[in-house]
Amino acid sequence: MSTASNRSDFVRFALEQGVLRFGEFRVKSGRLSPYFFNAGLFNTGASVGRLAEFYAQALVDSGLAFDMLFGPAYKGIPLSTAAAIALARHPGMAGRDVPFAFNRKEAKDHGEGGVLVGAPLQGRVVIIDDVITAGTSVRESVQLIREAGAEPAAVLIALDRMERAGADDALSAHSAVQEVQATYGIPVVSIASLADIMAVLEGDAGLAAHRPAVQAYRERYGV
Ligand code: OMP
Repeated sequence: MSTASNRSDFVRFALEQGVLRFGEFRVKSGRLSPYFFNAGLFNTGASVGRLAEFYAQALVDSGLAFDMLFGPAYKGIPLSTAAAIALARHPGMAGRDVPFAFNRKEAKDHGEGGVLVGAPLQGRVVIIDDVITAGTSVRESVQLIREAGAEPAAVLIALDRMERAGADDALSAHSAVQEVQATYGIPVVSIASLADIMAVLEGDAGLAAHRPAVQAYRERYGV
């Protein structure tokens, strides 16, 4: 688990970068969400570098043992690359140089061929992604890692929306993150969660206007 200050600093950073916004957003599940986290807007060298430091910190703080990173295409490609750079520089890694790999969406039939790029998939692999909503990309990554004879060790994400899975009239008792943990038997480590967004909203008078909608959404869909 990421430390409390790492988590609230990350929420503030995402707000500053316009990555975390309040309003009305139709999300993948069809729900109308009062907030949206668009990791694609970490789109400068400095901001993606800072994001990577947050990922590295959350992973080091988790205390999990791992051998390499895997970033599912497309968004996982820059995320795994940048996080590997930040990990190599992190004092907690004591100079360990962590390998990383990612996949192509379409297999190449010439040159080196295949769908995997980067270090060979082996050992305990951490899957890195931005947000888990339905867990679709996690399923594909777990499959690729297992097929290569490696072991999925954890999923590292930026934001846990802490939302129950399922349709409105048949909500699951568990969140998509909890379902991923139960289905694959691997922990999900997040830099921050909806609870951390709420804590920042509660501590900031300038953001007070957004509290009721986020609170109501959490009561309806939250775990
Ligand atoms: P899964 O791979 O099915 O878990 O879906 C993750 C997707 O949720 C992301 O790739 C986005 O398209 C989307 N998303 C966000 O990126 N941020 C949010 O705050 C909410 C969503 C969403 O649609 O639920």
